[in-house]
Amino acid sequence: MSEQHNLILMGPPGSGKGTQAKRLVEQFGIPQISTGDILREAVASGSEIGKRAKAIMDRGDLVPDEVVIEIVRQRLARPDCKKGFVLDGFPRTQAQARSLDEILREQGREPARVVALVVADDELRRRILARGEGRADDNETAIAKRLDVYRRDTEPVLAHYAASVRRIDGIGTMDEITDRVIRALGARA
Ligand code: B4P
Repeated sequence: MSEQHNLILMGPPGSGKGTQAKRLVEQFGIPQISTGDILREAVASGSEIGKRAKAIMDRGDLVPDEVVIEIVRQRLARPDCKKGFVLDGFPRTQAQARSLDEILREQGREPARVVALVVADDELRRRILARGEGRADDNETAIAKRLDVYRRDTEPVLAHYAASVRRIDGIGTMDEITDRVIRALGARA
């Protein structure tokens, strides 16, 4: 099998996952899979999943594992993921990480390579409040909740990938960080 780019970008809310994922799309010619974007589209379309997810997302909590895992399972089965993918915002819990391992195994894929962006909380708050996209979860209360949920549920996922995760400094210009991410991935474009 030719080499796959099965990539995961981790990091707290506001760390630049979405920004860097878009750049990896250009670098490697693989699709970005952002569970946050997919869920926001579901909310906007008024689908059943969207109706379930809206209040949870607005307060900064995590959407139930089974909902998000099913979204990712179906998305990874699409033909454009054959050469790889960049997951941004998933996995966010240990159950999601275990399911992803299983999905990759079932689909006969190589294990994912993981990069974690490291950014301090005060900078995260500043970036999210500055982004001005009018997202319902970009207010002080929801941001505090999202950071708590990240520490409690998502940071432990880094231990799941302890053998392979590459932590990189997420402070700097967007170009500097892209260079660091690509170097951490071994620049196998
Ligand atoms: P997400 O959409 O993933 O939201 P996020 O964690 O806040 O990341 P985001 O992509 O917005 O931030 P980024 O770092 O790219 O999730 C939203 C909600 O969906 C969750 O709270 C949850 O409810 C639900 N959800 C999603 N996935 C889930 C899952 N797997 N399980 C359960 N629930 C799930 O960008 C931040 C800002 O920083 C941007 O404005 C950018 O312009 C700026 N920025 C980027 N790089 C910068 C740099 N170098 N310097 C300065 N600013 C920079």
